[in-house]
Amino acid sequence: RTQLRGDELIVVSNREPYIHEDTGHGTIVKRPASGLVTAVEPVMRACSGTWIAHGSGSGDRGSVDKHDRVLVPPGKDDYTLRRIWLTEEEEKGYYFGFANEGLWPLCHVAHVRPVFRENDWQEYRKINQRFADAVVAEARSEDPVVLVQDYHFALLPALIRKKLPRATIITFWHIPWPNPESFGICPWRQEILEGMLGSTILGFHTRFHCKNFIETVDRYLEARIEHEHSTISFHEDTTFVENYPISIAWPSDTTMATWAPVAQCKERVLQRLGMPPGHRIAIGVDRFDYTKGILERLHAVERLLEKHPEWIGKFSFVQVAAPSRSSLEEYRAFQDRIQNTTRRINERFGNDSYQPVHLLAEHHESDALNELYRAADACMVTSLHDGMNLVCKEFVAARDDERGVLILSRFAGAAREMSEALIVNPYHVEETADALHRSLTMPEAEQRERMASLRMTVHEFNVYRWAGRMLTDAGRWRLRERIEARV
Ligand code: GDG
Repeated sequence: RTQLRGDELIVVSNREPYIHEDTGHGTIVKRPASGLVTAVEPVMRACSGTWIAHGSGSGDRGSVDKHDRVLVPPGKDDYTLRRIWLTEEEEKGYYFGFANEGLWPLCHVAHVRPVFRENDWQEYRKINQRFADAVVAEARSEDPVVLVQDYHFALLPALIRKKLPRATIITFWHIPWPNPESFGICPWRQEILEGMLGSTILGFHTRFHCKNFIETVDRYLEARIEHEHSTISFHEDTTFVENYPISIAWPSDTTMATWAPVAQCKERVLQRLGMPPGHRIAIGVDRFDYTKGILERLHAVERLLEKHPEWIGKFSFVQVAAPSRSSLEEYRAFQDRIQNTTRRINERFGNDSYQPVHLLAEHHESDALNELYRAADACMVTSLHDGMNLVCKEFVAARDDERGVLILSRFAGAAREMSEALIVNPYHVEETADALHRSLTMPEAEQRERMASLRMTVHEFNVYRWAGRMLTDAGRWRLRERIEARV
């Protein structure tokens, strides 16, 4: 808040932070499963302003008008949520099509081939323009600070810049940026890069993603790059490219005081899943997405039971898989594969009273997730590629008892900060299975050491620092521009 001294703040993202659903008996408000929302929401609560997002929850047109512009969080009214409504066709082309079948697999090296359709691209351009118009319409000043979130809006920065040349535009790309060869297959690579370079500040999670982006611009655009300052000058604009590792809001003492003791969480979870006291569990929590390495994780669990039969009947793996992008064929095929593999492992190692894998393919309330984090002996984050990954940070934040072991993919951005986890290559089933065995047999003292150190990192490098660093950089930039304008 102090960084901006009363400047106007506008956030743009595809996903809305709250979903208002009209039932026959009134409106219910839900929170979506999204890393972006987890990270940005606490910042908006602290800073206030306007959040522009694609409205998803409300069914009929009548409720649309009612929920067009609402104050959130419900009852607290910290900031305004302004919804943009899309037709089914627009959502299909812009969101499911170009963003999720094109850019998502293009930027994640998960060996799923991106799909580029001309029609999707045209919808993507059109919707980016619509959001740019909304930013201009919402802006109360000619130099707002606009936070553009993610790969749904690569064209937005330049479009906003055209109408509001004095705006400070901070774009944060929540997913990885690949190397120039990989990115270069995109038929519209030049427009995308030019769109992004409308930003004042362009943020990625890691230094490595920044480097890939700068090299991509160097390869495909006539731009001036100053490596020393990490800036790119293109036409009239200069963009500062920097890494800002995202994180979570560390739970307050008051929040922690409401948590049930770990022993009780364990008891409840085991009871709910029909497991006897003392049963050991590892967990996974993800959107149901092929980049998260859920299949590889299941293979590792299977290998553990093969290699160490002493765990059969004593250990289970629990996977929360929140439904995501299920209208896409690739995602439905992936869900089927996971379901089949789960069934196969359960038939192979389970019996009437023992189920080695529990697949909970539904959305959970965040309290239920926290209880699961607290109940787990190990948490498996085995993404094939991940910008950052917040689940590993949430797990660590939940463990004030300093127990539990984190198994973390080296291909998640988080691995760069969280080296006290058991770091694995998720493609290496044997290595992951060994890490799982190690986590289940790790002495308490070692668990404590690793967890204490991880907790210090996540506590210190929390989401306020992520946002604070970006806003401080933006504030400095604005001052410089004001000074230069006087000269
Ligand atoms: C993108 C990048 C980056 C999951 N299931 C449920 C649920 N979740 C919550 C988790 C966590 C979030 O969703 C997932 O965050 P991730 O970071 O793991 O992943 P993405 O959604 O892919 O996020 C990622 C992130 O953006 C931020 O920049 O870290 O790399 O891919 O908070 O707890 N939440 C609820 N119910 C569920 O069933 N309530």
